[in-house]
Amino acid sequence: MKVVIIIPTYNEKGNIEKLIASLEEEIFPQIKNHEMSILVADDNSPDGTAKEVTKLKKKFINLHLSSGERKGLGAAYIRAMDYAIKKLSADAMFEMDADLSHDPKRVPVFLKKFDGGFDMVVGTRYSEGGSIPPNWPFKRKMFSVVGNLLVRTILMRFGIHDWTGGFRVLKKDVFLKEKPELTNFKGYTFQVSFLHKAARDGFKIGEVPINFTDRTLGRSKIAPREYIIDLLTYVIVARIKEILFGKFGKFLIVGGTGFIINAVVLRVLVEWYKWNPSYANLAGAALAIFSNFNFNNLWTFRHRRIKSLGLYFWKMLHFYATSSFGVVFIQTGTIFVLSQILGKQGYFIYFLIGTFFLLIWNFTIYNRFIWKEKPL
Ligand SMILES: Nc1nc2c(ncn2[C@@H]2O[C@H](COP(=O)(O)OP(=O)(O)O)[C@@H](O)[C@H]2O)c(=O)[nH]1
Ligand SMILES: [Mg+2]
Repeated sequence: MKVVIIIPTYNEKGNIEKLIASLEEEIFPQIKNHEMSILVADDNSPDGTAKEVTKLKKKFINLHLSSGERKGLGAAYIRAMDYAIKKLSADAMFEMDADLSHDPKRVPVFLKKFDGGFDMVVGTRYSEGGSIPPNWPFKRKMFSVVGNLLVRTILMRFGIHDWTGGFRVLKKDVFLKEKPELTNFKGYTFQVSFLHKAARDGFKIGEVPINFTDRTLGRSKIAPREYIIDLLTYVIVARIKEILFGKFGKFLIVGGTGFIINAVVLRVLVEWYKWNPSYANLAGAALAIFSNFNFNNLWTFRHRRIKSLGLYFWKMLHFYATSSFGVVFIQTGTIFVLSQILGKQGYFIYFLIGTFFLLIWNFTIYNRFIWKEKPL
C-alpha cells in the first residue's frame, strides 16, 4: 500500500525537521510492506516552516509539501488528503501532529493493526495503556477526560475511547466517502466529526494506545473556548439528527399518527356516542393499528418492505395479533383498571398513560417479529 503521513503545520519550524528526520531515518526503514511518504500541510506559516520543508525535500525524495491559506486544521487536512490521493496515489493516510506529541515509533504499531483488516485505526490516550502527560494541570486533564467521556456518552458510542486525538491512519475510501459532509468542520471539530461519520457508516475502526507527550517547542494553536462550543454543538446536533431521522424517529412519527387517530376516535365515541371508554379505545386502536402497519411498511422498515399480497395480509394479521395483546392488555387494560379505581371521567389521562406503556412494547415487537432481519 502507498501510505502518506500527513502532518499539518502552523508555525512548527522548530519541530518539523526533527519529526521528518525521525520518520525517514528511523521508522521508514523498519516498514517493509508499505511504500511510505510524508506530506506536510502548511498554511503559509509566518515562521517559515515551508522553507524548512523545501530544504529537507532535497534530502528526502518521498517528502512533499502542500501549501495553502490558513482556514483551520480540518480545512488543511481536507486539502492535504485530496492532494495525497490525487497527486501521490495514496491508498492510506496518517494524521499526525507536527509538535512531537505523537511518537513516531507508534507508526509501525498502527500499521500492524491496520493490516489486520481495519478501515481506520485511531490512537487512544484513554484505554489499554494509553496516557496523557502526567504533568498536565488538573484542569486540563479534566477537560480532556470529561470531554471524551461526554462525546462517547452523547453519541452513544462507547467502543471508541479517544475522539479528540489526531494520531490516526485511514483508508482513502473512508475519506472519499465522508468528504462531502466534512467540509463544514474546518477547525479541530474535524477530528470528532470525521470519526463519528466513519463509525456511523460501518467502517471498521480499531484503536492503538498512545502516550501523548507535551510539545516542548512552539505554541498550541487550539482555541479552547471556541473548540468546546463547536464540539458540543456538533455532538448534540449530530445525535438529535440520528434520533429524529433514524428508525426510532420514524417509529415515533408513525406512532404519533396512530396516536392521533386512536385519540380522536376515542373522544368522539365517548363524548358524542357515550361509549364505554374501554370499548371506544378498542375501536380507535383497531384503526390506528391499520394506519401504523401501512405507514411502517412503506416508510420505517422500507428496506424490509413486504412485497407479495399474500404475505401482506398474513403479516397484517400477525401485526393485529401481536398489537392486540398490547392494545387489549396494556393500553385498554390501563384504561379499564384505572376507570374502575378512579372513575371514568379521567379516561383520557388513563389513555395517555396506557399509550406510553404501549409505545415501549410495540417498538420491541416490531423489531423482533414483524420486520425482523431474517424471514420468519
Ligand atoms: N495547517 C494547519 N495546521 C494546524 C492548524 N492548527 C493547528 N495545526 C497543526 O495541528 C497540529 C496540532 O495542533 P496543536 O496546536 O499542537 O494542538 P494541541 O496539540 O491540541 O494543542 C500541529 O501540528 C499544528 O501545527 C491550522 O490552522 N493549519
Ligand atoms: Mg499539540
